[in-house]
Amino acid sequence: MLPPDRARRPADVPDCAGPDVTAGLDSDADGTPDSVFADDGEDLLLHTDLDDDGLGDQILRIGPDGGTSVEVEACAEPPTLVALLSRWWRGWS
Ligand SMILES: [Ca+2]
Ligand SMILES: [Ca+2]
Repeated sequence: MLPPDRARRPADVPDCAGPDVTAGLDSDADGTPDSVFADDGEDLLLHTDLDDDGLGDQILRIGPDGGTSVEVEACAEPPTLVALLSRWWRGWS
């Protein structure tokens, strides 16, 4: 979940994008969906968009024992320059 008073800054998030969250939950009640749930085996994952570009940036992993950890979205491949510039532009437009 997003901290309630934290500004969204694209430079603070990893260059790798996670899943589309635009049809997900609005965890901070600002009117914009920012999080989606998924699973990874027995773990429950909450992907959260931190820079308001509609793509997940951070993962909250909840294990079957209730243990949690926070991860950044992993890159399947290094992002292209066009992808990086597109994300930067969406974050500031
Ligand atoms: Ca929101
Ligand atoms: Ca994002």
